[in-house]
Amino acid sequence: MKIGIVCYPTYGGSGVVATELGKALANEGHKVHFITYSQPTRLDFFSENIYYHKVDIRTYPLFEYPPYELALASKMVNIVQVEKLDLLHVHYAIPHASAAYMAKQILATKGIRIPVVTTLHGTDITLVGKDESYEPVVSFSINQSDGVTSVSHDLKRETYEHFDIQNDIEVIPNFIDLNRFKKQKKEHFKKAICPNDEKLIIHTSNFRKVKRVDDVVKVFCKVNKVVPSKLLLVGDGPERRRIEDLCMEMGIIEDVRFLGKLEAVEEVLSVGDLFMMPSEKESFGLAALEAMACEVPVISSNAGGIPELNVNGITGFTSEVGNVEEMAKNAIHIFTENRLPIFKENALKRAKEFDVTNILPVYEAHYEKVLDKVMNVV
Ligand code: GMT
Repeated sequence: MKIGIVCYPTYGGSGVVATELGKALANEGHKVHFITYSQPTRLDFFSENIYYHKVDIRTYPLFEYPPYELALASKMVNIVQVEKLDLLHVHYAIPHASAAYMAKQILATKGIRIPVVTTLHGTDITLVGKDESYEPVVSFSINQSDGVTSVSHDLKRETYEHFDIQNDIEVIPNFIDLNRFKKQKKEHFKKAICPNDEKLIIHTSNFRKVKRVDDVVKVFCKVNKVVPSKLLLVGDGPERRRIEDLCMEMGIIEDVRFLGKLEAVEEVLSVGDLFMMPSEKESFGLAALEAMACEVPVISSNAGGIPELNVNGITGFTSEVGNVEEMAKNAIHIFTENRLPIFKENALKRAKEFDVTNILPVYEAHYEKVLDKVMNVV
């Protein structure tokens, strides 16, 4: 199949999922065409089945806001025609689904049918999408997609709750490449961070408010009083500076290390003992899955789709958003009476259920279903 993938190429989870899906499809022999405004971060190698088409955004003094959606739609029209694509798969509703709708209408005037699959990732529904400035367009473009998928049942539920959707939404959970995300031997690294064999707690995110990094610090502070431990904060974003100040104020800066953005996050996760995801909202929690694949149990909130991944009492614990007291208690519970090994084992076992080899065929079947539906309409 020749598939066009549209996504945000930056560090966000939706771009990562889209890129990893494209890579996996290419490995299966599909021709995958990425259509984005810059090279996706995880697309830094050569594959004979992967193509990258850059969306050029021409600006003009009159444009206070360059019309990206139009440039994207025009590029999709061009690539579908030139490369004879069979299907467009857009990740993140805004503005990708509406740009795809426009491209589809333009192509129809040229006698070309192109099915469009939209994957909802989270903030396109739970934060930005339902705002009145976008809601009508988001509803319309979801309803006009030929196939709609969502990364968790909770996100599907929220989409039906907040938008007037007539289309079916198929839940296809996010996935992980266990060949890349696996526990590696990095003892020297652990020794450097935890010289006295302290427990290592890790948080990775884009440091936006929704991630509640304050809660990570508050929980760590409580755990650290009982269990000798260190905290690694990986990633960067608007909250980082404030979090540094908070660590100073709480007197724990000596035990906290900020690593900034890391490409090979699996190397750091390999030496982790516990992962923290106290997010306010999280449609799936890909970062937690990455940790679990590296045998790291998770202390998280029970927001959104997280409980569909992190099984309470088995692979870690889930608590109400903001309940730092309980999160700390649960972390200490895992660290005592030699419970950690079983939680680690359970985390890996659960992560294996989300192996890309299990999820890829579900996407392929979805594409086949959509193609069949669109091509058989007379
Ligand atoms: O949450 C982020 O920081 C990035 C965001 C995105 O839009 O790229 O991630 C969303 O999509 C991921 C991949 O499907 C999910 O794993 C995240 O849970 C989801 N984030 C939220 O819902 C807040």
